[in-house]
Parts: sequence; structure tokens; C-alpha cells
Amino acid sequence: MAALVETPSSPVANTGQSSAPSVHYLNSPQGLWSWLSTVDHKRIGLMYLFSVMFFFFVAGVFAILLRFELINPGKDIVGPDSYNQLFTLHGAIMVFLFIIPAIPAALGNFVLPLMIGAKDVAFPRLNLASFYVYVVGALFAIYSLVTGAVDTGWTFYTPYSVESKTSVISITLGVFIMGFSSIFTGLNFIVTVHKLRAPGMTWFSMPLFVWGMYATSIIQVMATPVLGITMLLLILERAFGIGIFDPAMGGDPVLYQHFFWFYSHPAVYIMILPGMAIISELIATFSHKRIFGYTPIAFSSLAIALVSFLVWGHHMFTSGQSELAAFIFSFLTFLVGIPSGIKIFNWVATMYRGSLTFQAPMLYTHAFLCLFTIGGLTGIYLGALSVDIHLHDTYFVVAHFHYVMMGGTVIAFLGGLHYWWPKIWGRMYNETAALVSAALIFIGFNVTFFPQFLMGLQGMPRRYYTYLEQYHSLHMISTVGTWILGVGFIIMAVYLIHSIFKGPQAPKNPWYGLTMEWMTTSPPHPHNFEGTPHQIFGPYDYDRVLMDKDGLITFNPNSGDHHEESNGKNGNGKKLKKASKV
Ligand code: HEM
Ligand SMILES: [Cu+2]
Repeated sequence: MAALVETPSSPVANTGQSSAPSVHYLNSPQGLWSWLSTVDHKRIGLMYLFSVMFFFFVAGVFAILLRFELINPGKDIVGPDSYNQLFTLHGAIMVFLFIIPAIPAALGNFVLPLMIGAKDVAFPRLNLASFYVYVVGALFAIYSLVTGAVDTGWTFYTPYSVESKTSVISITLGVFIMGFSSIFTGLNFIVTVHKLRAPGMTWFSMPLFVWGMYATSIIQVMATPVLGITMLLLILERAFGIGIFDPAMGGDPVLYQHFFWFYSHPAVYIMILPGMAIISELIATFSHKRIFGYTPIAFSSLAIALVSFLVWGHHMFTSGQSELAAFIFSFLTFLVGIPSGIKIFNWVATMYRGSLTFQAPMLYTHAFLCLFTIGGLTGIYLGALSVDIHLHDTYFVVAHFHYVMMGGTVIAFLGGLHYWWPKIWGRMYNETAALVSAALIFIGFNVTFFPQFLMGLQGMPRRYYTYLEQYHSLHMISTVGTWILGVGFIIMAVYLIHSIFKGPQAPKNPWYGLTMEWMTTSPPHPHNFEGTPHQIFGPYDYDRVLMDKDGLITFNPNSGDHHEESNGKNGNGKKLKKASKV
């Protein structure tokens, strides 16, 4: 093993951490009002986290009910109308209230400033405003839920959304309002990344998570206004019959689809780019190795953001758009495969000959690689014009987008949650319980959604509460899968909540990471760091630098950095984690 030396000048004061820091963001200042009026990005992130988890739970219960209904053909628990309402609310809540804010506004808010060594985001008050705007939007959605729900599907397609007797206006108004919250977060992150990086941190020594969030923010700022206007036009159409989508008055219902997907295709990258951003961090940390292809990974995020604006027409192959348009959209859709493929190859290359450890976050990373690849590849089937004509509006689509949104984004979110949990709470969770729950979620997910590809290929249409007998066994398997998923999530809820109260004290750096959030205490100081951190090594310099669990930094003298010899132990006499050969 290479001789390792303790550095005399570490980037931040290294006091070590064997017990909880006495002052941290959770305990000072105290009191409910200090939380509700906080401008601390960590507290705002945490309030977002509670909110999105609540809505994930609500929409998850709807999902379980939907699958219960589908266990047999005909009516089991709900009839056709309630089924329409359940899947609409499930989809709308999952998309607008859970997954869009989940990674950026909850986890991103918490870690992005820490990762770049900043005290906070650029506009802390705007950050708090974004949270309350989200809450107000969510209240409108809840109002719709308790006043007859919505039955249009989460896409609110005209002409039906103009005619439906359900509470369309309140939920679309909620979506309109929540759009501002998303724009605020995006704007805040863009300025934060430009202006508040720690001294020494260049664009190309930012962690890849930050690049991913930056690309996401661009989409949030540029695409969300289009959704806002679309929702507003729909509300005006419903309330006053202005005729923009009504052919009888010279309008065009397909125009709605163009508007909607001009936002909502980029929005699927608002969902997946942050997931990919988390995976880049987890792969590096749990391979203990310099990330392979830093620059391609960083630029592929920007490329995905750009291409995402050019492909919306692939949702409209069967809407009667011109053949030429369909052909071009189909071609452009394939382009998205290139940057996504670049990421996957670079991640795999990073793991190659790394020293991999399989703690819970890494298990989620592997689940992500497997499930996202299936989701992404089946997206290419759907993007192929001729194939989509057959698969459109079947369960193949339902399986595809669940593999991407749940198998991709939600799994990455859970990986990130487990990764940063010790930092957020200063407590460790039970590792064995976490591995069992991750395994159940992976198995349950596949049992639920893989049969849906097969049903879709055989022609089972989506959005129906009943079906022909020929699909019975596949539907039954799919429903059983949700029970396995449910057990996995219940176990997770139990050990995570338990850890907050009873978990052992977390060290500064439980996973030996090199990004800056691991150099502050767990939980962090109210101002993130004591003093201003300087970046003196890159986020993936595993060949140059080692960190131990207490945040002590050691340079590898063989890498060309000057420093004296030692015996492979740091100043506290603790054994240092061995870096892999590179
Ligand atoms: C917990 C596991 C989940 C299960 C069991 C589940 C189940 C379902 C079911 C049964 C449908 C209705 C299919 C149909 O009749 O067409 C559906 C639709 C949908 N789901 Fe999920 N889902 C889950 C998680 C998610 C997640 C995490 C997201 C997004 C973040 C999501 C987004 C959607 C969307 C957008 C729709 C389409 C709604 C529509 O057609 O308007 N689901 N899901
Ligand atoms: Cu799309």
C-alpha cells in the first residue's frame, strides 16, 4: 500500500467527529416558527423532502388500489369512473407533486450548496418562496381531489378536459402555480452555480451532480413557462369558451397536445437528469475511483437538455400530424440515445477495476443501471414511428415510462436519499434492513412492470378498469408485484424513521467521499462550514487523495503531491481506506 500522509493544510477545519456536533442546522435556531420562516437551504430541502414523500405515499396508495382493481377482469373494487379518477390523480400527483420537485427541490436543495462549498443558494428568500408556492399549488390539487377529482388522465387532453364534469380547473390551476416553484428553484440553482462556487472550484472541477442539476435547471426555466400558459389557456377555454382548442370556434384540439408536450417531453428530463446526476456521484464514491469520462458525462447532460426540446412530436405519431413531421421527430428521438448511452458506458467504465463496495446506495445504483437501461431501450422501440403505431396507448407504454420514472428516477432518488441520509440527520440507518428493502423493491418492481411489456405487445390498452380473459394471469402477476413493492417500502419507512431517533451517530464521511459535503459535520453547521472551504483537490481525485470517516484528508505522495511518509494510518491512528489502482 502506498504510504499515506496526513496533510497539514486541509481545506476545512478538520476537528474530526466522534460525537454529534453541538450546533447544527437541525437544532439551531429552535422552534416551529424558525422552521416555517427559515431561509436555510438545508431546512427548506428537508421541508420539501417531507412534502414530496407525503405525496409519494398518497399516489402510491392510489397505485395499489389501481392494481387491486386490475387483479381480475370486471369490477373488483372500483368501477370505470372511479378508475379513471384514480389513475389521473395517481399520474398527476406522481409527476407534478412528487417526481419533479423530488430530486432538485428536496435533495438538490440540501446538497448542492454544500457540494460547491457555498453558505447557501444565491437567493435564499426566493428559495423559501418556491416552497410556499409549491404548497399553495398542492392545496389546489388537494381541493380538486376532495371535490370530485379529475378523470382526464394526467395530460388533461382537450377536447375532453374542456367537457369533463370533474374538477379540472382547480388541479390545472394547481399545476400552473407549482410551475412557478419549479422555475424559482431552477433560477436559483443557475445563479448559485455561476456565482457561489468555493474558491478554487472551476467549472470542470465541480461534482457531476452539480452539472446534472445545472442542466436540469435550464430546462426548468425554459420549458415550464410553456406549461403554465397551456394550463392557463385550458382554464380560460373551460371557463369562458374562448375557442382556442375548440374546432367549432376555429380552434384546434391538437394544438393543445403540441403545447403540452413541448413542456412535458423536456419535463421527463427534469425527472431523469437529476437521477443520472445522483448516479454519477454514487458510482464514483462506491468504486473509490476517479470517474471515467468526466467531461463527456458533464456535456451529455447539457446535450440531453438541448435535444429534449426537439422531440415532443413523438407523443403525437397517431394524432394526425404530417408524415414528414412524424418522420423527423422519430429521427430526432433516436438522438437522445447517444448522450444517455455515453453516460451508461462511462459509468460502467468507472466501475471497471474499481474497488466496489455494496452498501445500500450502491445497490440502488445497480438497480438503476439495470432498470433505466430497459426503460431507455424500450423508449427507442416507441420512438420508432412504425412500431409506435402498434404500441401506442398500450401497456407497453405504461411499462416503459414506469421503468424510466420509477426504475430510473425513483430508484436514483432512493439511492441519493440513503447516500445523504447520514449527512441530513447525523444518524446511520440499519444497513441490513436497507439491503433487504432495496432487494424487495427491485424484485417487486420487475414483477409489477415486466408483465406489462408482454401485455402491451399483445394489445392490452392502457387506462381501462377491465380487460379480456387472455390477459388475466399477467395482470394478476403484476398486482402481486405491487404487494412485494409495498412491503419493501414499509420496511424502508420503519428503519429510516427509527434511525432518526435511535440510529448510531454518523461520522462526517461514512462512505469515504471526496466531494465537499463530506467535509463538514453530520448534520452540517447552520452555515454549512466553519469558515470558507477552498477546493484543493478534485471531487474524484481518488488516485491523489484519501479521506477517512472523520473527514481527515491524506495525500498520496506517489501521485506527485509533496508530503512526508507515514504508516498508512492517519493522525488518529485509524486505518485509512485503500484507494484502488487507477
Ligand atoms: C409504486 C408503484 C407504481 C404502481 C404500482 C403504479 C401503477 C400504475 C397504474 C396501475 C397506472 C394506470 C395504468 C392504466 O390503467 O393505464 C399508472 C399510471 C401512471 N403512473 Fe404509475 N405506478 C407506480 C409508480 C409510479 C411513479 C413513481 C410514477 C411517476 C413518478 C408514476 C406515474 C404514472 C403516470 C404518469 C401514469 C399515467 C396516468 C395516466 O394515464 O393519465 N407511477 N400507474
Ligand atoms: Cu417524450
